[in-house]
Amino acid sequence: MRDGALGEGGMPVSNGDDVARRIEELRAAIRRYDYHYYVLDDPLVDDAEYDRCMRELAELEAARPDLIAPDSPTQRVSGSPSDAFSKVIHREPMLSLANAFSEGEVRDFDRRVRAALPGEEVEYVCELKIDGLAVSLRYEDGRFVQGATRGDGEQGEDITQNLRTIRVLPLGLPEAVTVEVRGEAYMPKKVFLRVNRERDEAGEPVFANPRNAAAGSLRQLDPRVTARRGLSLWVYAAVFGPGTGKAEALRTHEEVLRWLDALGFPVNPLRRVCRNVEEVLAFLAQGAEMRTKLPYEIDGMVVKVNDLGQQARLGATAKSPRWAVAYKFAAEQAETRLLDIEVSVGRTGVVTPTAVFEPVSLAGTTVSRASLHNEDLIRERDIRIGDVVVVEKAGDIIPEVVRVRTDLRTGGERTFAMPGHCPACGSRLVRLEEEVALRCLNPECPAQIQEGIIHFASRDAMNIEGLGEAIVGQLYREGLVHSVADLYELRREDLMPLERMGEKSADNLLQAIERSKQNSLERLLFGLGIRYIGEKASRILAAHFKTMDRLIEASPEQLLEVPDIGEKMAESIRAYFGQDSARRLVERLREHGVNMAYLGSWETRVESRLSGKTVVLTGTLSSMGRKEAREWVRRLGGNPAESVSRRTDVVIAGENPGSKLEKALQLGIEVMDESAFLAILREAGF
Ligand code: 1X8
Repeated sequence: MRDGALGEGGMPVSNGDDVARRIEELRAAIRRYDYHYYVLDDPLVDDAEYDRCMRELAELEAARPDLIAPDSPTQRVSGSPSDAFSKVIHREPMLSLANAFSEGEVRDFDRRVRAALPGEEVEYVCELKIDGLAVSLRYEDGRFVQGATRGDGEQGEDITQNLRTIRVLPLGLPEAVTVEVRGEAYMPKKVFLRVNRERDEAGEPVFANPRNAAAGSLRQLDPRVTARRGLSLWVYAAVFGPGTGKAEALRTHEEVLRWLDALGFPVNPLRRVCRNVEEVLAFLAQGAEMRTKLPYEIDGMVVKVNDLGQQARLGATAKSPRWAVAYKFAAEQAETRLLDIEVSVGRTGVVTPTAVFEPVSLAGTTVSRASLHNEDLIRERDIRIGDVVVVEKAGDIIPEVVRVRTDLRTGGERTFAMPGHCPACGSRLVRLEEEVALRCLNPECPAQIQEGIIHFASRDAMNIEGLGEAIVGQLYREGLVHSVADLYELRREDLMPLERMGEKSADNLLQAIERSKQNSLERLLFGLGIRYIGEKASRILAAHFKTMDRLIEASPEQLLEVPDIGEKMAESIRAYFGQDSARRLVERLREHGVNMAYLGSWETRVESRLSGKTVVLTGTLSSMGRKEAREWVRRLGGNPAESVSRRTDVVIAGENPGSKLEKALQLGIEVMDESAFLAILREAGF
């Protein structure tokens, strides 16, 4: 080390090294910003300032690689893909919890606990049971050094590099403690829906539920993939080594949680210390109420004895601690008869089996279909047509066939096999390497073409209202529309003979098609349905290249220069526009007057009362969707934000506004209703 000596703890330091000092300053600032942004949901600085700090830090570290430390915020996504995970032996086994499925079983737990602690008062802490993946996080002298899955409880897998990508996970602690922290890594519901939408777009099989998605993401061999999956974390326990003094200083589980919270870990605030089982049961009932409103899935609640001394005296069985119990919510389940398994072909040619069953009421809605995802799943669960099946809605997301009542089989059930040929066009289906999905590769497949047109017209693409599945099917069958360009040649006379098409709806549809010509480039780009080019990539590409022609002409190098555009995307764009048919389609659209330029929805901002203000939307607006409202806030010079904090300037409240409005009122933040917002838009000339 040229200009430094090893300081305390082996850290390189150098006297009067301004760069080293600045690097430390930046790291401390970024850690604080991350904590406020990701954990407290209450940002300290705006994105621009945050990016500036990150850039400065990355530049300094590039100039001084000797100063790069594994706990630097620049090192979240580091390490290269590996071919396997190594094993980690847990210092203390990661036990599972005993389950309680009813109030009565929670009372039994309480009785057992008190019987084992005669004459003592017993307090409990109730927490949410997160439906994710249990992980163990090892910190040495305040640095995150190793993270592992639970595995079989004794031995897990080393997923350190993947866990580092979770933004709420602190890489460094403000105290030089050595501790093993345990928690649950999970995928928020919103992220789950996004990831599945993207996978669907890319023709990859979707995840059945957020837990599978989280597990799949953490078992990625390439941490860059995990980083994009947007996982999060709640921690709920700490295991101290001997001689740390902590085991003596902290007396209760609640104190442990507060200590973890103070160190910057994400600790779920939705918990309660209860003085007796009645209070426990009351809180469990509240949890069941909260369940569908939370942004992540929970499958129950955990009840723990608060006093750590009492916990130690209660001890554990071979499988689970005696001082805790998991109260499992009854999954919303129903039994129904499986009538058929339909096979459908998506826009990208992926063939998916769908269960069609007798309609049943489940978690407040009537369901009659559920995706079976792929053939492997049907075989694993041994699902046969005619079976009585158990259908479940995990949390409140998507119905799933979880089980078959094999005991009710009559012998008349039929096993199902995926067809060898496309149900829409008859071409041979193929299973591409490393994919579970079967695909139809015929670009002229009527199902793919219709799905492609439906996608083109969909709300997030060209937003052609009134052009749904049924109309597209009719237009295709009548030979009127075979390509999205044909939409722009439709006449009133073509539409009138269609089923359920009156004069008014025909005119409305023609108007909507006409209006779509004015869309900004990103909508058209997304609407084309290029593999791997979702909504976000389309926006980035449109804003960067400004016109369709420049994008079509872009070299691979120019594409890769664009932030967030990776190799797979760049290749896919080149391959798409390399096809004559794609270029011809673009030309036809252009001839019909479809706009091919970026209309700068982000750059053309105007001055308004909202300029420079942080604006949060809550509830539903009657005149526009959420995305559109955010977009207008941007154009009015405001900064749309998701959550209400002291930094919020204005809250726009629509129908059924909920807790954000309450918080805004508590904090004395200006609240405006939809009509006031529309008035600002009008004043600004929109
Ligand atoms: C598992 C879980 C626990 C908690 C939350 N979610 C879980 N999935 C908690 O304690 N709040 S504890 C636990 C276990 O010990 N196996």
